[in-house]
Parts: sequence; structure tokens; C-alpha cells
Amino acid sequence: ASRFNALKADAGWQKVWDERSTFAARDDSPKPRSYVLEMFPYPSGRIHMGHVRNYTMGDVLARYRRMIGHEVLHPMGWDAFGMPAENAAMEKGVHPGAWTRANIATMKAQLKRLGFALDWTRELATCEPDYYGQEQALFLDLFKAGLVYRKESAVNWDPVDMTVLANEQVIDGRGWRSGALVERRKLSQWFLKITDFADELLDGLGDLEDWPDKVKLMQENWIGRSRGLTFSFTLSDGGKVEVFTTRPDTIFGSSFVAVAADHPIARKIAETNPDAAAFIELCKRGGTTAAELETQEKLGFDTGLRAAHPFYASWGLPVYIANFVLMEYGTGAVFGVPAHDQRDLDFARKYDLPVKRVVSDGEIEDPVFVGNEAYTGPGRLVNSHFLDGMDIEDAKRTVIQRAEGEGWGKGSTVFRLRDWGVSRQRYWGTPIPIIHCDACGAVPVPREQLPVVLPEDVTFDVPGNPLDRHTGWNTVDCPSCGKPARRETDTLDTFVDSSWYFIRFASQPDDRPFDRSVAEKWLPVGQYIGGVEHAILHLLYARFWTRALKHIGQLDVAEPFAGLFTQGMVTHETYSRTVEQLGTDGTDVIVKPLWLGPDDIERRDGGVFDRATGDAVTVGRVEKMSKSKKNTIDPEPIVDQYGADAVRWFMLSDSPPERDLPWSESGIDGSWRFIQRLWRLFDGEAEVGAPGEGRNVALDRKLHQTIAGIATDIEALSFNKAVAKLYELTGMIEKAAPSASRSEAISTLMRLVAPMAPHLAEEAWSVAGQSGLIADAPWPEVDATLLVEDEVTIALQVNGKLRDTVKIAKGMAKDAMEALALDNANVQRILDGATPKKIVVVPDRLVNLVI
Ligand code: ANZ
Ligand code: ZN
Repeated sequence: ASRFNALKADAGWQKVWDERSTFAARDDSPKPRSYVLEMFPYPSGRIHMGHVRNYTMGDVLARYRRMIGHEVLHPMGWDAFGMPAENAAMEKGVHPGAWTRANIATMKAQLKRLGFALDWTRELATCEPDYYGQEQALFLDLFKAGLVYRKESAVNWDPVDMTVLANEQVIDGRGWRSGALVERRKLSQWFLKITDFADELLDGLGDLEDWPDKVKLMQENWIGRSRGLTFSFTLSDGGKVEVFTTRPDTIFGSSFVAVAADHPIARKIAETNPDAAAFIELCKRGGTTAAELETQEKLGFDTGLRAAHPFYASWGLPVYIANFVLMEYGTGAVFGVPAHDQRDLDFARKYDLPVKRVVSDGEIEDPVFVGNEAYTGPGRLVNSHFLDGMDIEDAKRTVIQRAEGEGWGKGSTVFRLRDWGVSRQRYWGTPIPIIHCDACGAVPVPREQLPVVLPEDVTFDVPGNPLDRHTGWNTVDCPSCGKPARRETDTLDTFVDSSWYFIRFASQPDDRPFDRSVAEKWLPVGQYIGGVEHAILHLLYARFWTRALKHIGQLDVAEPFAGLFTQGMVTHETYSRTVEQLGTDGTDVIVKPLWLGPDDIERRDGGVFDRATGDAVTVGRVEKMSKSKKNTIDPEPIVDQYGADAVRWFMLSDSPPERDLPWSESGIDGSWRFIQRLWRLFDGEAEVGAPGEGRNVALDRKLHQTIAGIATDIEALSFNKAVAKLYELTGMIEKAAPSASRSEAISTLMRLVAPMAPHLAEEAWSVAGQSGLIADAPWPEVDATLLVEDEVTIALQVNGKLRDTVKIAKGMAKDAMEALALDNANVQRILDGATPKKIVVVPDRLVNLVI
């Protein structure tokens, strides 16, 4: 048999699939539908191994579903807006659009070379007006429905470059280009009301059975629903402060009230009290994320105000401004219960405030709480008047009832989730379709004037948003009164673009975002596959967008992704040697690693060395392939060398799909050799010309068990298990003598490997003289009678005592079973030459020899 010429076969079959639009999905198909989607790539330049793994998995499922008779939608497109294109513009002087479109062309060609069964007729790029113009239409629909609003909000401001920075552009508190300390500034920004859907988004997780639990848990924590009590304390100056608590049961353990540094009460005090103002400034210097607040030293400023306890008005609690209270959560004010909250305890010990136990673990009831570890466990209420003896839940309910009955508080729910700020002060994004008019305010761009197209003639030689400087573009007439007005120059967060692309894939008319009835035929996506790094934001925003469209009556789909799978990463060893560098002040020497790529090193004399300098190299941990550590393997040369099928095979074979896959030369080599083994079987059979004769029952059984097993494995995305079964079957066929069974098995094997190694399978199918494409061939049918277990295990006993177990063919004759027992070595040893008096045989169960 000849060798499989992968490069020739790859190009040939890819051309055929392309010309025939083999993988174009038909909207009006009567078949059952499958929507298989992998997260669309950012066109950063080249396809990386992570893409290859992700898209290979989806591709196997898509191809398999076609073979079982589904109409499959498996589309591909480009998440094409975002910062890197603007960085390229600033660094290399190339226009973001040109850079992005060139990358798309490169990456599309690379994807084609891997033979993915994609419907390229539906390709889209979010940076093109035919996509983002429809997004603007949807944005305005949400605006009209009251789901979009504008408010002042803090941004990262680089005082040297005079520009707003994205969070990723702030490194250790400094601007990534200028190195200047970043300031927080308030700007008017656009928000989407995702918090309106907080309950739905949380409760909806319960219906997502086909999602990983870890992803659901991450979303649950991100939404962060807390139930509790909101109530007001009356202050000694006659004012009030509203607090939120999840632990109303601990109300008798409170020893202080604390407000956030930017709480109105704090700000008012600061107006007349310079010490308070200084303290607030100090608080602003620290981080403001929940995690940072958690680890910071707890600091407070005593305002001198006293808050009246709701049950004992004479009991005045000191009111502090504290750095651990967030303005953005709950009401921005809390009451502190040191005995049962760690932050409160740290605070109380520092400022010497009372620490009173009000929940007992069942052992200690003493009101005096000792130690520095708050008790947050279960128990009964103590030292709490009418609550004494109740369990925590009872006590919570009781306090809420009293508060509501007496009118000073209300049971309430608060969420950690914030509204989604979608304004970005950048050029390369979807223009927000709003016009600001001095007389009319924020006016939506009329529908017939959409899309608001990004101007092409922009410059990146000065910092800031080029749209702000482009007066030709941003000066317009107000659509409402006709007076001169100004376009909104903020563009949308790119997460908006990825929040609805799967709908546009399902249906993309020219004049609307999508056709509802067509989109509803395909949605929800049956299987979505992508990286776990998107477990929170992208998936939550897409879920929100879908629910928002349902809410405004545009699409009757609640959840966009019925099934979700998050694949593991492709990893590789890292290589480095240390280099010494002068510190910034020119004196101290910093020792830091210099990372080397797999091609920069050589192995000799039992060691690893820098190929260029000969220096010794340290082999580091196996880590996710990344540009920063230089441990990447470019897929393209590997495809050149081994062909697409070997690369695909390796992506599927070695590790369970949810685990990391360590890249190895021997692994890809082994895959290539297996592809060749398959080819020898296929081509050898074709050379013989006529099928063999006679049956091989064992092979028949193995074949049908494999057909059934692989189907189950692919549906479960357990590709490595499917591959293992293919190895076993192939090994058995190779050893079998020619027979009708063997010929059938070889022909069936072509179809079984078709989802994984489609080029090889097409080539074999055509060499075997089959008509049509194997991509269109039906999945082999299982003969269920051959799945039945054909062996049974029987017991061999002497005087009722078990001496051995053996496997026999099911339904073996009684005398054959008897002979087998007498022949058995263990039995013979016990018999020791004696002849049994009696032999009992129970078919398919046991033989008992009585001596
Ligand atoms: C009294 C209390 C007693 C509390 C106790 C806890 C334990 P979760 O569950 O995360 O929602 N809190 C409320 N608003 C806050 C804010 N803006 N900044 C910082 N902390 C805030 O947490 C709710 C609890 O966190 C609330 O219940 C409040 O402290 C605090 F033994 O009130 B608790
Ligand atoms: Zn106007």
C-alpha cells in the first residue's frame, strides 16, 4: 500500500467542500437541527493551538451530528473590535481596520487548512458596519425600552497621556505607556440595566443542566444575591443612616455603625472637618475592589455622631467612616457585630469597641467574647432579649417581622451584580448611536440613519480617542430640533458585540438584526464550546442580552446556550535563563528570567542550552502556551509537516477534553503514524478489490460495540475515549485474516474516523469507489444483537466450595461444562486423583463436584 499524502488530500478535499458549500446549513431543512458553536476568535494575527483544540472538538461533534442525519449549523466569525488593533495602530502606524482585516484573512486561511466543517456563508466580523449597524439598532431598542441609561462613573485616567485607560492598560496602578500613576475620574458613561435581570439570571442557572457546575457557581457568586434587612438608624444630629444586613439576628451584638468614605454623610462631615476630609483622601488611595478591601488594614474615623439602637433608643452606637465599607454595595453603610464578623472584629479590637457574643455554638454563652476569631457558625441566640434561644433563621425572621411591623425596616434583597458599563473612550468599537443636543439632551440616531459608520480617516499620533478630535465626524445636526449637536464619541464594550453574534449567525437579513422565526428555529445553541476564562462576563452578558430581547418581545428564547463545555488548555514546557539588568535607578541589579522558545533551545550532553549563546537553560514548569513565556507552538508548520488530520487527531487523543493537553513531539508523531496505519488498511483493502468471505464473529461484535461506544463518547464530548476505542478496533482488524467481516469492518472504520480525520476518510471513501462524500454518508448502524454479552463467568466448586472461576461461551452444553471443570488445574489439585461421586451442572452458572 502507498503512503497517505496528507498535504495533497487536505488541499483536494478542502477545495471540494468549499466548492460544494458542503457545510452550509439550510434554514428550511425538515431534519432535526443541531447548532454547534465554538467561541469565535479575536483576530490577533495567527491561529494558536488553543483555537485548534477548541475548534477540533466542535468540529467532531458537528460532523458526527451531520452523519446521524441532523441539519447542522456550525458557523465561524470574528470578534474583531478591541484594543490590540489600536495598539498596533499606535505602535506600527497601521490602521486598525487594515490590521484587523489582514489578520482575519490569515486566520481564515489557517482555519480552512484544518478542514473544519464550517458554514462560511454565514461568516461575520463584528467590525463591519453590516454587523455593528444592526447592533446599534438593538442598542436603540433597548434604549427605548428603558434598559439603557447614562450616569457619572469612575474611569482610569492617565494624567500624562490625557486619556482614559481600560483596566487591562493599568499595570500596578500605572498607565501602560506613560508609566504615570493612574487617577480615578468621573465621566458620564452608558450603562445597560443588567441588574433588572439579576433574579432571572440567577434562577435561570437552575435550568442549565448541560453546563459545568463550576461555571454556574461562578455566575452565582458574581450575581451574588443576599437576602436580609434594610433599616435606618436615627442619628444624634437628627439625621438617618440606612444600613443593609444579612444578619438581622445579631442586632443586639452591634457595637458601631460604619459608612463608606464616599457616603453622603461622610462627605458632609468632611466639608467642615479637615481631619475627616484627610481620612477620606487616605481611603481613596487604597484599592477599591472587594478583594483589596478584604486584605487591607481596617481603618476608621470616629464622626462623633451616635446612632440609636432600634430596640433601645438610649443605646447610642458610635458612627465611623471606615475603609472597609463599599459605597457600591447595599446602602454603603453597615452596623458592626464584632463577635460574629471578622472585619468587624478586626476593627473593634483596633478601636477598642465592645465585643458581645450573641450567637452561641452550644458551649459558651458568656457575653464577653475573647480571642480574635469571629464566630460565624450555626447556633442559638444568647444575650439578645426576646431573641434568646432561637436559632439563627428564626431570629432573622423575627427581627424582620418586628422591623416591618413597627415600620423602621424592610426585608430586602441586594445583589453584588452591578449594571454593565458599556462606554469605552476608544476608536475601534461600535459607535454608540446617540447625538447630544444642548436643547434636547441625548437623542437616538434615527433608524434610517443607521449604521453610524466609524470614520476611516483617523490618526493615532496623539493619545486619547480619535473620535473626539474628528470634528467632521462628530459634529452633526440634532435629529430632533435640527440645531448643531455632537455625536456620542464613546464606543461600545466589545462584550456587547459577542453578546448576540450567535443570533446573527442563525439569521442575518440585510435590513434587520435577525429574522425572529428563523433565529428561533436554531436557537438555543445546542453545544457551545470555549475557554473557562469566559465563564463569567461573556456568558453572563450573552445570557442578559438574550433575556433583554425576550423582554422587549424580539426573540422568544430565554437561555442562549443549552449546553456549555469548557475545554482545557494546550500546555508546553517553559525554558528560561537568567539575565542581570540594571534597575531603573541605575544602581541595583535585577536578576530576571529571559524566556526562550522551543526552537531557541537545543538538547545536548544531557543538558539544555540556548541555541544562540550556548548558555545553560532551565527547563521550567509545563504551562499554558503564551506569548509572554514564549512556550508556544505555531500550528501552521505542524500542519505543513504532518497534515491536518494528524494535528486534529493529537488534539483529541491524549487528554480528556476538559483537562490540559501537554504538547509533545512524540504525541503528534504517534498521531501521524496512526493515520498512516489507517491508510494502509483502507488502501490495502482497495487494492485487493473484492471483499473477503466468511464471518468473524468476534470482529463483528467488536465493530458494533465500537460503533455504539463512539457515538456515546462523541455526544459526551469524551473524544479521548472514542479515540481509544478506534485504536482497539484498528488493532483487531489488522490482526484478523481476510473475511467478509474484516472487509465490512474496514469500510465501517472509514466512517467512524470521518469526524476526527475527515481528509483521510474522504480519500479512503473515494479510493474504495464509494459515491458521494463521506461527510454526507450516514453514521453506520448498530446491530443491537451483536452488543449482547456473549460470555458468562461460571463458578467451579468442589463440595460446594469455590475453587476457580472461568469464562465460557454463553449456553455451553452441560457435558462440555463438566469436562472443562474436570480439566481445571485448581479442581484437579483438590480432587488429588479421586473420582467425584456426583457432578452438579447449572448451565451458565456453575459446576459442583462432590467427593
Ligand atoms: C451585620 C452583620 C453581622 C453582618 C454579622 C455580617 C455578619 P453579603 O453576605 O456578602 O451580602 N455589608 C453590607 N453592606 C456592606 C458594604 N457596603 N460594604 C461592606 N460590608 C457591607 O454581606 C452582607 C453583610 O456585609 C452585611 O451583614 C453587612 O454586615 C456587610 F455577624 O450586617 B452584616
Ligand atoms: Zn435638539
